Amino acid sequence: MDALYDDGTIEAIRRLTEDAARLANLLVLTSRADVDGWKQAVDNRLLPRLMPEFPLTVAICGGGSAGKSSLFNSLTGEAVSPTGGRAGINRRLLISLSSTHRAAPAFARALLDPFGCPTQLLEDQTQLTTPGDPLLHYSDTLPVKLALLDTPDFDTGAGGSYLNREMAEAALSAADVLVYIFTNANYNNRDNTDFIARMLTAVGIRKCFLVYRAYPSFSDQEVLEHAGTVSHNLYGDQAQEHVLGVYRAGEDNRVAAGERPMAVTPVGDGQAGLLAALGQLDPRRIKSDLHRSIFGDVVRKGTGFLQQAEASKDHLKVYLDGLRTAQRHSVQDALGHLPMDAVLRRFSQIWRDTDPSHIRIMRQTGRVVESPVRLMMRAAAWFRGSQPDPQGHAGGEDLAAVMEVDLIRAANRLRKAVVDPAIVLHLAQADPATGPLRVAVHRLAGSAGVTQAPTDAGMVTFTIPLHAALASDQAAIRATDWSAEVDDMLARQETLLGLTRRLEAELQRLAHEQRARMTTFDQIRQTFSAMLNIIPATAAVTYVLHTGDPVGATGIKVKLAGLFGLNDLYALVAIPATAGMKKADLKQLESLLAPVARAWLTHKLKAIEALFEEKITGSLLQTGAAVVDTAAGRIASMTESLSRCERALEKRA
Ligand SMILES: Nc1nc2c(ncn2[C@@H]2O[C@H](COP(=O)(O)OP(=O)(O)OP(=O)(O)O)[C@@H](O)[C@H]2O)c(=O)[nH]1
Ligand SMILES: [Mg+2]
Repeated sequence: MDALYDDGTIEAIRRLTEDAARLANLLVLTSRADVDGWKQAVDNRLLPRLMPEFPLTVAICGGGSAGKSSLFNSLTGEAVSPTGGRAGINRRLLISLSSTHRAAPAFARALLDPFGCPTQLLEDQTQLTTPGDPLLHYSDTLPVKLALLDTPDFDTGAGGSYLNREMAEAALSAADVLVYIFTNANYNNRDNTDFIARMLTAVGIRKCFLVYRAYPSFSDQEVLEHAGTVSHNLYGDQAQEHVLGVYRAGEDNRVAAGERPMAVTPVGDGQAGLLAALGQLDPRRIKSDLHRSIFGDVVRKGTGFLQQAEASKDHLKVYLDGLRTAQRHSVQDALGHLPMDAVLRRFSQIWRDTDPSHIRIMRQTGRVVESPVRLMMRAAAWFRGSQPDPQGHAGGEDLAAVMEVDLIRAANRLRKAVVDPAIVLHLAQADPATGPLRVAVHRLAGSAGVTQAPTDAGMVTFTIPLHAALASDQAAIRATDWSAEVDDMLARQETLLGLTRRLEAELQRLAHEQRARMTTFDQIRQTFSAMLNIIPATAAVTYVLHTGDPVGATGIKVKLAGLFGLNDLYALVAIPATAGMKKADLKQLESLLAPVARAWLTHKLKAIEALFEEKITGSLLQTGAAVVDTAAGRIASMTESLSRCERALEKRA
């Protein structure tokens, strides 16, 4: 059996459309309506047709007054369709199904689905002579596996416009097999055969039966000759393969008088009667070409939707990445004036408090202050006397005010990024911390409104529009009372940025560890105590936060690993070159102070990051991460379903 009809394939199709519809909703794709339409078409059109019980759809077609309805009535065993009179009497489609299908309305629904109308039963012949939706009829004699269609003609009308052609076309493209009936008057009419040929090859090549309403005087040989002309006009050289049988209907006046049904007899030896031949067809075999082309179309569309979903998910990821970068910048800004000297002073205090008693006595006599420290003291004096603090570090009350300004400015900037239609980032092109983001933006640039523009001095400006999946969260953020949030942040600033109990414990632990590491000789010299007193007074309180290794700067380099889930962040606790410290002294100082500065900065960066997430970015980051996660799962599932479908398409029965 054709792999199209495997349970696994059918399940894959079902999952494919389900995943696509969920993804379209989740990612708020602009193609949402298309995806829904596609899913509906697959559910109504393709899936029922892949069921083993789905009947073969056979459409009787031909020119006006060719005898379509007479043939239809003869095959269904009832005079249900109107016949006779002027050509073009049937104005709508009639579908006959075996009455055993009455109990399974899904098939009738699927048969009517291509016409976009509900199931409506034929009540009275005259309904068919007025234009309208297709009508359904249940027949007691029709084989279970057949659905028979009586179609309107496609050639009545005048001046090149055909009355029923649209309806006829819809009916014929929904059929699996055609029965083409023609007369001696029109068998060689190229207009008619061209139209049918187009229909037969519109979606895959469909096979057909030919019924010739020929004069009784015609020999079978003549009938076959004329039928051969029709076959060739329909299929060209492939006629042999696609014409399933040739039949003749005698011109019997009793048929015209409505006294007996049209009699259809096979032409050629050993051929079954038309109804028997139709009943013997293996619907799945016959349909597989047609289904293969519908199936291929479904897979093609599914692939397109998958690509859209992937691009949309990438956009969302880039937006979230951009948002985290904007947040990181704001956190750094918020800590522009951290009172690092306060923490160093506190550490130095702890250090002295834990000095062994003999050292304390020595310190009072001034004997422990040795050369590197004296150098530093000179530097400190120089610094205080000659230079304003290059980073604008202030002390005491002023500092508190400056820190407040820092925090508000940084928070405002981040909120603006969050409520704006797009995040705009100015990044250094060489910054390793934003490398992955730059690569991702570069890949997406041009789609979803994402742009990148190089600016001067090795900088690049990224614009990343909000992703639609975050629109409602953004609206909620916009609706919050921002000034109340700012007040709340300011109220918490002191506890956040001051010496918290946790940090105090951390400093105690660091002092203890440092002491345990010191050699006896170091302990005697105890130059550290003195150094610690000097550092805050020098430019050591000046620090810069930096992503990427701040090479070349003199001072204590502090690596803040793993913050923000991005590349390393560094702090440089700068010491002026004029301090005249020897490399060895600087190294010694670094080993003591780097952990202290690291503890402090990490602690504060995390506190501010948590505050900004709580007040500004949290809902977007959370929703976004959940959407990316769910979307990734659905995308993986779609990819799997698609490859299963593609394999089924490649495999022939
Ligand atoms: N003498 C004779 N007349 C027939 C035969 N089959 C059909 N007719 C007549 O041909 C005319 C057209 O037949 P229909 O069955 O209505 O043809 P149709 O193709 O359905 O026509 P439209 O629906 O109008 O396109 C009617 O008057 C029929 O009685 C036949 O075998 N012998
Ligand atoms: Mg008719």
